[in-house]
Amino acid sequence: MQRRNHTILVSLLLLGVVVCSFSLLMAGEVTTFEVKADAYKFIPDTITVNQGDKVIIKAISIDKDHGIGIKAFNITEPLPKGKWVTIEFTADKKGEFPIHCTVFCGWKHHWMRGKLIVK
Ligand SMILES: [Cu+2]
Repeated sequence: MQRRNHTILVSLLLLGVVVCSFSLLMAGEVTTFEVKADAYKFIPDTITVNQGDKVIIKAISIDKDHGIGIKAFNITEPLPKGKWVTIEFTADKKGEFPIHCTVFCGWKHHWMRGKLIVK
C-alpha cells in the first residue's frame, strides 16, 4: 500500500513538471520598445511582435504634445512633451494594426501613423 502511494505521488509530481513546462513554453515573451513621437512621426514607425507576447512600449514625445493610440488593443495614451509614458498590453491577436496620434498636434496630425505587426 505504501509503495502504491509512493507511485501515485511520483506520478503527480511528474505531471506537475510536465504541466509547468508546457505553460512556460506557451507563454509569450516580454518585448520592450522605445518609441519617440517627433515632428508628426513615430520613430520607429513599425513594431513587430509575436502573438502572445507581453508588449511594453516606453514612449516619449520630443517636439510637442502628441498621443499614441492602438484601437485594436484599446490603447489611447497622451504623450505630453518630454515625459516618458509606459504602455503595456498582451498582443493576443494576429494581424497588422494601425498606430495613430490621439492628440491634435497640427496640420499633419492625421498623417501621423505607425503600425503594429503581430505575427
Ligand atoms: Cu497628433
